[in-house]
Amino acid sequence: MLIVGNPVSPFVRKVLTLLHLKGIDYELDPIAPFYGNDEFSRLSPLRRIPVLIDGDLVVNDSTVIAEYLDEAYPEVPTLPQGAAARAQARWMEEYADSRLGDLCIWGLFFPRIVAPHIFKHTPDEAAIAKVIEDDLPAALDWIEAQAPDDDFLFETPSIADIAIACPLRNAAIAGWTPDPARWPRTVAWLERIGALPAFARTLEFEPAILATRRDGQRAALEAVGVRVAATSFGTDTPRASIMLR
Ligand SMILES: N[C@@H](CCC(=O)N[C@@H](CS)C(=O)NCC(=O)O)C(=O)O
Repeated sequence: MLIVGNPVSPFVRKVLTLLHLKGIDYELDPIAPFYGNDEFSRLSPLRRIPVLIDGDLVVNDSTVIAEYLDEAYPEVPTLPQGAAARAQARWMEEYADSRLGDLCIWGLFFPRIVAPHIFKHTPDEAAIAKVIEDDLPAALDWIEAQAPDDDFLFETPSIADIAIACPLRNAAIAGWTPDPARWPRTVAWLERIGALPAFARTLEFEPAILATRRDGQRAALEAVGVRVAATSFGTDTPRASIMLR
């Protein structure tokens, strides 16, 4: 099984954590979406990561991939049992991907980390300040009301817990972490998720991307035990992001 996508993406991190939880082996082509070649456009018509390739099967979108993994590899389930619990888990995942994704990725991580490095684009500090002062606190207030008292949202770690933690990890990389005085339950919950070996393993991949020049990243990932795909869907020249158009 091949996963196409840079492990610093929250959506890739979600899929890799699920693979680790389920004990499924994979190869990784760690490209940033902006560096995808023409074949990448064919596989991922929205030019987004992650993409899962399993034999002849190509699956886009982390949520669809997560459901595929749960159906194809049910031994370690990552959705809870029962229609009501599954609906709740899917809604938490959707909230994490869309609202937290908008704020943490497009509001913070992209302008602070990605755009200056890849596109030499200067961040709009006023827009970032609004995310930090207004939008993220409102979202975190809602998350705080959902956070479980102990352990996880359901009987075992699920897609919902993982999905919430992933974009907040990108916010942390971009310099914002939730204040434990205002959101104590959320912070404790995030710590429990972060301590899961399946999630912690993905953090080991970050220096290979964030502290390594692009031409050394594949080797740096191999050095921490990632099976890096022999061929890549990447090129050397980035295509402009939709966020800068
Ligand atoms: N709903 C998608 C979102 C994937 C996504 O937006 N990935 C980002 C990387 S964090 C991407 O590829 N962005 C490229 C772009 O939008 O141009 C999923 O869950 O996989």
